[in-house]
Amino acid sequence: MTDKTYTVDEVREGAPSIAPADLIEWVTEVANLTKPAQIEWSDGSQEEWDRLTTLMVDSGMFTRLNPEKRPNSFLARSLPSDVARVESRTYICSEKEEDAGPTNNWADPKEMKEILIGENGVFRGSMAGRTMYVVPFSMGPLGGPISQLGVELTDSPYVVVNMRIMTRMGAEALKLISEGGAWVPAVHSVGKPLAEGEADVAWPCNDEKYITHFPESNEIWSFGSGYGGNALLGKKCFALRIASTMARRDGWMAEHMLILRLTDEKTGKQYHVTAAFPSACGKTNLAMLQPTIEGYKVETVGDDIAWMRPGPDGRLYAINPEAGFFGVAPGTSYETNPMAMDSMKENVIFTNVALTDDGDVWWEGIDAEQPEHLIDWQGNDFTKADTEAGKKAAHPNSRFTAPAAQCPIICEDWEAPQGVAIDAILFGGRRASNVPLVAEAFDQTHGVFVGATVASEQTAAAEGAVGSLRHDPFAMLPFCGYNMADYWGHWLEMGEKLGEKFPKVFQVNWFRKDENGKFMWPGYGDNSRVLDWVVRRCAGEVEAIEGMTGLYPKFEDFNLEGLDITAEDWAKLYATDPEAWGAEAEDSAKYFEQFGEKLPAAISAELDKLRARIADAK
Ligand code: SAT
Ligand code: MN
Repeated sequence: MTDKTYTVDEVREGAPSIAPADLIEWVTEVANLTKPAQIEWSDGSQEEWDRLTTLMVDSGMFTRLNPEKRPNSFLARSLPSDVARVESRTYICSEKEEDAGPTNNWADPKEMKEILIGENGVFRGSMAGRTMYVVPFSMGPLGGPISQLGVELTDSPYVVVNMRIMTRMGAEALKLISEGGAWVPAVHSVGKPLAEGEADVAWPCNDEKYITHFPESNEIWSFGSGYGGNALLGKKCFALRIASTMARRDGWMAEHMLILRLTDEKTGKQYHVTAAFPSACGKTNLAMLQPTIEGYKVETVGDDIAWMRPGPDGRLYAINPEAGFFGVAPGTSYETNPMAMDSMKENVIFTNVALTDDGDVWWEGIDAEQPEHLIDWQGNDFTKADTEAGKKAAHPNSRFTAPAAQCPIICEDWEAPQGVAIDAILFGGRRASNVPLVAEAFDQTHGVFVGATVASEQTAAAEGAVGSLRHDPFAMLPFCGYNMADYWGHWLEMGEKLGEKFPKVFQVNWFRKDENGKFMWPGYGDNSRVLDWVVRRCAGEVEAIEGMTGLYPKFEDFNLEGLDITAEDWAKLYATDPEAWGAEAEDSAKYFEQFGEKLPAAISAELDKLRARIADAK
């Protein structure tokens, strides 16, 4: 390891002239901790993209895809041990343990700082032999009233080019910082220092991983992983975990939600809907939905995160803090999501998908006939015999990183700094049983209860057994930066504050299966039928039936035209078995127990109301 010590003057000399003193000092400090061979300030330019992508092609980290098929696009393959978020290594380091709450891994901030940057801290010398990139970025449109600034220091060029797609990154963000904008410091290291002359590996990372957040000082320190939300610190670490704590302090909301615009083409009226689903449950598909029913147009504002703030008119306004999509590749096709497919024609980074012999990409569910020969996500030959043996050519959590602006149905004003006024909020998950297709919450408080009781079958987006049912309140379980019960309290407070102007809340489930294990609802574009009912409820155009778990559509009001769904099928989609729901309610009660006295009284009261409705139905 080099013993080089950086001086503030030296760092300043290599920095853009507008870089403010506090930023220079912090960069110097982190450089003296992590000992990079050099420091490079990211400007977000095309020249920088070209240089870094070429550098990664040369180092073996990137494969350049066939420029005729996929211009300016690249494939990266990670190590098998670094393919998803690592929730067991993700920490909230608040002063008090109860402020992190029972659903987060808590660590004492002083103890964690010792592990990270103490005498034997993992960050000590962790960037040796590498370049430390200084990446200023804005989450949300540059200078917007809901937007926030950050600076990520990273030793991964993969992170830099992904951040260029996912955030407003570089010179413009630095300018706002130089003008005095507050910024969140975020340090990332793959944790694989290089000795003098040592050759790099294609995907550097460390077996030991720490994804840590310090909500009281707004800091992020991430060590050991180069993948997705572990490494692109603007995304889950900042835009959800840190931002959720900022939002609570300042009266706004940072949510794991897509944002879409639905236009009623007859009247021209626009509705805006946000929807929270756990990772890999189809948020990107819903955000880019192609309606199968006449009279509606869907446009995309965002596919993963929404920041919402009350506007001057007392309504809730949302922005997409991101500038790109980090979408799940497998299952994405011209059939399931043509708009996502069209978003990734060029300027895309693919991670852990399969490579075709003609230099393009392939994954399970892409529709295109499986080629005779592929290179799988681990770089091995892959044939149909492998598929028959149950292997996958693309990792189930393989991803595409694509600029949002390339989406053909991105809203013309998706970057409007003030955001769009939200009419409805949907909560959903993967539920094979019990949960009906769509139910409106009785009122705001019940809506918070519905969000708090979301459970979903586990997907490949995080480590763990795929398919098992887990509670994922508000789809925020891995992303809430503070005590989940306080978070529900914050939602209740926002509801009270906005009153009648708070968006209507709905629970949805596209994944219900019949007794033969077959999906009962076609999903995808046909989810426009659910949106149709949702906005007609918002407009006060249709009545609803009081059901056990919420307000249900009347069969005759729901647009099923062209679908082979009978009244009998519909009844099955809406079957709410009091026994099963009794078990569900008691399971929620048990889940709530862990929050002790922090559980808002209004949530317990809602649980009692549900129990009473179940008893009535028995
Ligand atoms: O890896 S990410 O956290 O960015 C993607 C996801 O799980 O939603
Ligand atoms: Mn997500």
